Amino acid sequence: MLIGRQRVIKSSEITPRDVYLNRRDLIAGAAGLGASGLIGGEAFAAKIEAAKSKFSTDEKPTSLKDVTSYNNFYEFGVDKSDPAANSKAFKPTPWNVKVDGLVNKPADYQLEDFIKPSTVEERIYRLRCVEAWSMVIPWVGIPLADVIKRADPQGSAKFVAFETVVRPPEMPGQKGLFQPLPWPYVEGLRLDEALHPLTLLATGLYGETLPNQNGAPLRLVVPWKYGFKSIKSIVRITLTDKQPRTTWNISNPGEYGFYSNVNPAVDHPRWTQATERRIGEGGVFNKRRETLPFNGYADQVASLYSGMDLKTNF
Ligand SMILES: Nc1nc2c(c(=O)[nH]1)N[C@H]1C(S)=C(S)[C@@H](COP(=O)(O)O)O[C@H]1N2
Ligand SMILES: [Mo]
Repeated sequence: MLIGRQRVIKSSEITPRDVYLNRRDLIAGAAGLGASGLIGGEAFAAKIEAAKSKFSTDEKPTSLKDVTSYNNFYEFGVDKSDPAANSKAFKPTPWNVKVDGLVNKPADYQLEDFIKPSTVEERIYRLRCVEAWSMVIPWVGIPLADVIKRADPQGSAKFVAFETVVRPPEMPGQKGLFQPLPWPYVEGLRLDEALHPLTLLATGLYGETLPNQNGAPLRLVVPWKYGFKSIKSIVRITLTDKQPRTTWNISNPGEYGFYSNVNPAVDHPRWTQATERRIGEGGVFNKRRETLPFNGYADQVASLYSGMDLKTNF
């Protein structure tokens, strides 16, 4: 339809790809005018050319603004707007990552050697937060399996533990009287979960390096688990034979388990997990969405848990 000189595109004609490309143009345009104000941090500069992935959802991505202004990153404060506001002084470069534990090739990497920009893929994933909201995010990254295989795990390795940086001078949530969590933030996966092709180590989103508030310069993305498994600003990856301790389980074991698979049939003690609110779909007329088992990735991952009682292993 044409109105005046402007072609009006029906919403049904807009594909996620169009939305995404428009966003990219928008970002590119804004970048010249100093988009660092929009995103915060110096890391915003680098554009990333990433191969497309067959693992991407074709759902419409959540706007860049929502993806970068509605965050959970308690190192920068507990409110959703805190990470964007308080992470501008955080320095994601240079960055070192240690890979150690039960591996034959332990290493201390500089980020550039750890993940070559030429090897990254774009993966559009749903992210379902334990607080019953969700987003769709075009990540850039590499399968975690690639870096684990590079380390050559020993036969006794059964789990992978992850650790976030501790940097009180740059992370206001890590200093002062009220500290909401014990630091470092730690997370863990079973080795088979870590090796699953969906499990991503992300270095960017929307075709740019990761904004600080989203976990610069390196964060985990496990799309079938609640968002808190996706640990940010990783400095250490350790292969172990014991189930790793995880921050939310340490802080409140009755509410947050080790597995944390998205499961509409197991409610959080204080709210339902049967439905979710998609960020950006505000307003009274927008119905909540039904939450899908394993966040919609059941076909790919349910077999990892065959024979397990997912009510007790929540
Ligand atoms: N280090 C660290 N990682 C973290 C968190 C955190 O507080 N600290 N919050 C988690 C939670 S609860 C969610 S929902 C996701 C949010 O990721 P996003 O802000 O990039 O959407 O990050 C996860 N990773
Ligand atoms: Mo979360």
